[in-house]
Amino acid sequence: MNTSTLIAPPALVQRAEKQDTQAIQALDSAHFIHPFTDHGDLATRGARVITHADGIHVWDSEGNKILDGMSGLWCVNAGYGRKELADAAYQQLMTLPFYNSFFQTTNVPAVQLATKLAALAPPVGDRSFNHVFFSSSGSESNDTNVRMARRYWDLLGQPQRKVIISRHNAYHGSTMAGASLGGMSGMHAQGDLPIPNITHIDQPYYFENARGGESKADFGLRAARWLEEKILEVGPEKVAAFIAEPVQGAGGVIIPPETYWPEIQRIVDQYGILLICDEVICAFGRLGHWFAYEKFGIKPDLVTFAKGVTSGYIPLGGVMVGNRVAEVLIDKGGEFNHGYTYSGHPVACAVGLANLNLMERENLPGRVRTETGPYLATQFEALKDHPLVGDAETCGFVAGLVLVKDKANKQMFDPDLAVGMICRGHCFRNGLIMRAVGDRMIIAPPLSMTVAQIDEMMGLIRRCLDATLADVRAQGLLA
Ligand code: PXG
Repeated sequence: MNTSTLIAPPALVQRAEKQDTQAIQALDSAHFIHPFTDHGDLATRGARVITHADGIHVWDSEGNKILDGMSGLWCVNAGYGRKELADAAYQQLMTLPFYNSFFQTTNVPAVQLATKLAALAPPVGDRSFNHVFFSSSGSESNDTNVRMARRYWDLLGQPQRKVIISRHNAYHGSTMAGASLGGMSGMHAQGDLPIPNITHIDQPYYFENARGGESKADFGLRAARWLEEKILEVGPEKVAAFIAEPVQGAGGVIIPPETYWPEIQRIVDQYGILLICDEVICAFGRLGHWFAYEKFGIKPDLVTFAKGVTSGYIPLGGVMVGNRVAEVLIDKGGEFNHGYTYSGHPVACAVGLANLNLMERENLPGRVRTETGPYLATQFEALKDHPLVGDAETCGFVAGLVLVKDKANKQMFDPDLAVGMICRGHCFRNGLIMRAVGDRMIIAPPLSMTVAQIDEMMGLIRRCLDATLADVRAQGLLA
């Protein structure tokens, strides 16, 4: 090992127009283990080095300007280059960079942010949210959910209620509990997962799972009733909670039919189980509301958040704890043996507060709900005329389209052809970040995006779809 590189890393220029990309890639490959990455493959290609960002664009070390259709990773809701978020971090770093909140201490930014979140979370029916638990990520927050849900039932004298029901193809993080709650088979296959007492039902993906001729409304009801079947199979007295993303993000932007969530609510109410909404992607304006449960009219007990709470400027996550759970935990609970060093981190909370204030001032959730979201919806609807697009849909500022071999028969490409990855390659080359989940192409742009910028993005999407079409035609892959 060359220890000199560890003691004195070479001075790499962060913001030059063009820099020594290969030197950065070589050090990256030598020392940095990336998440979810095949490093053999990465070493041969070299990582793309992102150097700086502004508004809705990022730049790489080759000087390419790229429109970030994914908000970093579903998180830069306010867009890049927001000086007031940097100022909030700097001021808090100089005032109190850290203090813990374990031993009967607290700090002002954490109190302020918890108060702000409680004010922003709309009450639903007899449920409201007055309490917040802080973590540093979505994964940790979902671990907290498992601990809280089981603790809740213990305190109510029903310790046999341990089982948490989730969904296949859900994403709830990468810790042991997060990956177990998630329904990604590739993650379960590595590491003896899921952990005990977590089980899964199918996702409400109409395009793939509906029966021939079945309406969206009927499919939504049928998919929701898979939860009831699972509760009865497990035994209602053993079920602690159901966890789900209002719209599945990492799974490929799976937007449930309108009938789905009301039926889920009926079922969790009927069997008295807790409902956990994982809003790590969906909250903070992403679907046009501060919290997505409001959009779907559902009444969760626990709401996971992360990402957009700070627009990704600094790590922060947490759980909104509804009154039903909070009253039991607080009134009957005594000490809850759970917490993280960085629960209520003052700098993260100060940035979170500044971010929510900014989003409120600029009315970003409202703009997505009434202006830019509906505009994006019409633009995606229009994509259905493209020969490769089998379906296209949006919900607020998440959107997905399916690349198909044969539109008339909804026939997909052979997954081994990785047509989604071909399309993603064209996107990168044309200055657009759009993700591929199998052959679903998905976007989740910054909420600060204007109508004119939506036009810019749609122009790029069409260009990339055309380039993909030309590719698959040339290879004789179309039906
Ligand atoms: N819940 C949901 C709904 C998420 O989307 C997490 C929990 C975990 O959050 P942390 O902060 O622990 O990563 C997420 C994260 C993708 C992708 O490929 C999505 C996420 C993370 C990484 C990749 O779309 N979402």
